[in-house]
Amino acid sequence: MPTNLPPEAIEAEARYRAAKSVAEKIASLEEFISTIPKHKGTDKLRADLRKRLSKLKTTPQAQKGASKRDSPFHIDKEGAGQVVVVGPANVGKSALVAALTNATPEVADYPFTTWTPTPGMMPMENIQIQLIDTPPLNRDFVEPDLLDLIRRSDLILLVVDLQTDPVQQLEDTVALLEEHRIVPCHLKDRYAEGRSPTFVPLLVLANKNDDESLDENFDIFCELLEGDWPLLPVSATTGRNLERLKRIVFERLEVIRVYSRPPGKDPDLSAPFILDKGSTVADFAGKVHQDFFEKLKTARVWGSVAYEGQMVRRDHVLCDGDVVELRI
Ligand SMILES: Nc1nc2c(ncn2[C@@H]2O[C@H](COP(=O)(O)OP(=O)(O)O)[C@@H](O)[C@H]2O)c(=O)[nH]1
Ligand SMILES: [Mg+2]
Repeated sequence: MPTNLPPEAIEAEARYRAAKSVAEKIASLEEFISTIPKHKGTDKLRADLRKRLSKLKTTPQAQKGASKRDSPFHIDKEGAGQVVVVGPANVGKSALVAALTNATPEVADYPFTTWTPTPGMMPMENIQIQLIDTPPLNRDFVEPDLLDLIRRSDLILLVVDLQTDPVQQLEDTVALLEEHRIVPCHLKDRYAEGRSPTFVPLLVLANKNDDESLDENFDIFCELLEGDWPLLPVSATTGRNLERLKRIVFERLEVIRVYSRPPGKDPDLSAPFILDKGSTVADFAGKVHQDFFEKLKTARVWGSVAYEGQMVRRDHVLCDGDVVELRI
């Protein structure tokens, strides 16, 4: 235990040691952790305490009182999709979320700076996509709530560090997820039907690909990997490929943007409705209003597949960018 802790941390620690119930222990330990100054000298202490806190939180006594909704890992979906940024420590997860969204997670060159998830919104053209920065995934302690968050997400961005053994990082992380029955969609064929795990779309980000001099690292990484992986080299520091990343994330979410056109008016092109790919005019009507869904007679569509203002039926399948006028 370092002796240079500030008085409030020493007091908080005393309260933690005196705590009797699990709830008291959790509250006082959280306070203790928050009073410890963040620097390299306290790194190990804070990591140890966080592990202890995570363990406390998973005890039956802690789970009984607290509802799932109170967990910092329970994050309501916002925008066009919920995307979790996961991977080992120090690969640049927080730096990427900071570069792509309005969130400001802490970025630092020592592990375990992030220990609760931080959501932020990433603008992509005229929509927003939710990105969530997460604590590192490692074998020492896997937070069950983190696994639930990953399982519920619409897309996993698995970040590896192109400059430090990315193959090992990728393999370890995917193995860990698979042990907890979370499997990248593109490996679906390996699983027999029946007792199937949760399949989640996954994209690997080879981060720290700062400039051309590192492209060779990326080529070697690709060669060493077994099988085909959806990969993108990026750099949180120099911004390399981040615009492409936004577009690819949007495409991997498999959603479309549809605009409503009130009869006789112009559509509001800044406020699309988000629908799953393959949605029909009837699905769109249901999103706009239940009344439309029930009373819809016909609709007119402007877009790339339908002609300008073409009359369509309820079961007409919509495309990204379509403008729809509903008629009841
Ligand atoms: N060269 C380089 N360093 C990066 C990049 N992204 C993050 N880093 C550095 O890597 C370290 C860890 O970053 P952080 O975002 O805290 O990693 P996390 O533990 O995965 O959240 C920090 O020192 C960052 O400045 C990048 O694209 N290029
Ligand atoms: Mg982090």
